[in-house]
Amino acid sequence: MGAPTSLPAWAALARHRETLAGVHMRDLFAGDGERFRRLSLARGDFLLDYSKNRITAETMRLLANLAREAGVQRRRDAMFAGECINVSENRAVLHVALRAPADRPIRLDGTDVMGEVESVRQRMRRFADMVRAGKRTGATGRKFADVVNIGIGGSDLGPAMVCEALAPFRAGGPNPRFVSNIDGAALRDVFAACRPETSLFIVASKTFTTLETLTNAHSARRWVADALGEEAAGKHFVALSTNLDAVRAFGIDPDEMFPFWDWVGGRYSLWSAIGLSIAIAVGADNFAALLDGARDMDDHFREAPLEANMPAILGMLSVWYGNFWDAHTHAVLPYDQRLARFAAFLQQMEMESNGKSVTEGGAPVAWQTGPVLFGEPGTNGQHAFYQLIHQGTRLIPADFIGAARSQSPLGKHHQLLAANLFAQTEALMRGKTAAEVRAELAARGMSGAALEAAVPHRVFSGSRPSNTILYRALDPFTLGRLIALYEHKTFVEGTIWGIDSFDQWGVELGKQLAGTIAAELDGSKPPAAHDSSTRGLIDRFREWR
Ligand code: G6Q
Repeated sequence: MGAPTSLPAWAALARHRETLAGVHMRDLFAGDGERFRRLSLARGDFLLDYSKNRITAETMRLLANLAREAGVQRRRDAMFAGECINVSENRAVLHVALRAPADRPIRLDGTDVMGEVESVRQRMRRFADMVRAGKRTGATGRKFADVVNIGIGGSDLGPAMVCEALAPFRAGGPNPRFVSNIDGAALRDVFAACRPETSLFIVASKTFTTLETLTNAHSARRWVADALGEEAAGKHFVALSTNLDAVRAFGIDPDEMFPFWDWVGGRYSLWSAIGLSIAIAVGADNFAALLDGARDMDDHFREAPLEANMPAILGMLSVWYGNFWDAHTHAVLPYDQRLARFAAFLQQMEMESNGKSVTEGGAPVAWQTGPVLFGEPGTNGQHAFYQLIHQGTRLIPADFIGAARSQSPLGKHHQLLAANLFAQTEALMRGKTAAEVRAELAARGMSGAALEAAVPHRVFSGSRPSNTILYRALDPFTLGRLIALYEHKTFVEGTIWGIDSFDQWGVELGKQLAGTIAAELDGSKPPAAHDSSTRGLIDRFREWR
């Protein structure tokens, strides 16, 4: 594909944007009582309301044209068909196969991958059932009380986020714990809270070469071996990987390795063996329901026309704000304590996938690509950074996410939580005019110069965009839908921008660089040539040790 900026729809959108420059969202709502009905869409008990955006029906028509001209449908079908769409790594992108039905063949180079996928799913199910039932135990025969996933990036964020999100479904299972950071403090906390004889360590690494994960895994193994003996340690470790040789070299029996494949990207891997900690924590049936929810969103993404396709709409709106309104950031605001890690998970999804500055073909891009994504659960964020979203100089499109029913009901808490969600999106959209502020202040008895001085600080421009995703309850199926929605949104954006959303060369750089300096820090290699800042920091670090 050529530059998206040279597509006819891009030029049409640029012209259309000018016509919306002075239009306030309040007026769009006032002028169309059916706006919510027209600009929202539901799939069962999962609703996307995108009416509180700086859009009209014409905007959506033009954005769908852009997506079509950029080849979103063609590339989507290529992904589902197992074509090599991750061009810079020369790989197919088939995380969708991990949640596909076993009897629907998905071919990669002519071979159906579903047999292998299903066989790993069955092994995961058996293993999870046995751990939960206390039939697969550690060396002393005691039931595992803690299951510690050691992994980082894509081998951590998804399972960690899901295990927290599905905490209400964990009854009867061991505690899931996650160690990712190479900072020894992370593992020390686990040692302090757990006992070697009742701990199962899952070493999750696609490559099984990642410094952080292997360092943590070796230290964990030492901890178990020191307490129970070298022989016993083997009963406390399993691996999730694509690299059988490295797993064997680490000392984990190949029979205790759950494989996956190079066509599963790290940040898209929670559906694979990487989800073992989830299956153990919430049970295999709930893990299966998570996959079913994702598959339901896959079906929607494949089948619905772009104009009525949730991932396509979210992706197109992101392009709209990033490329036509100069927005640089995007907020994700779940009104759900269980989704406390959702923004962190999406940060990787969005920023690792679409933080690119060359096209698939390697040419520099001359248009904005992935936004900076951030977020915190509501209502906490309201008391922190929402100020900037409401009254700052930057345009920050936001996604609000919430459930009609709480999984942890307590008095009126959930109603109050939801009231805040709806109030925030309304306030962002409506804003508060100077006249409204004046009337409010006057009603409180203010007048004259004091009143006038107070007005500018209390005015809200409004017309600030948000999407709302509302569902009945955060159960495994719904969470599956939600995650897949954002996976495909990321795909739609990346396709329009003409970039490879499935590589991560920026991550690889860090993996290379630290090795050299580590050898300098422990004195095993002579000082290398560095800039004066890096040199100064290394010297000071050594001096202060
Ligand atoms: C994800 C990235 C990256 C990766 C980690 C861990 O898409 O590739 O976050 O998941 O670097 O890699 P391993 O699983 O190979 O240890």
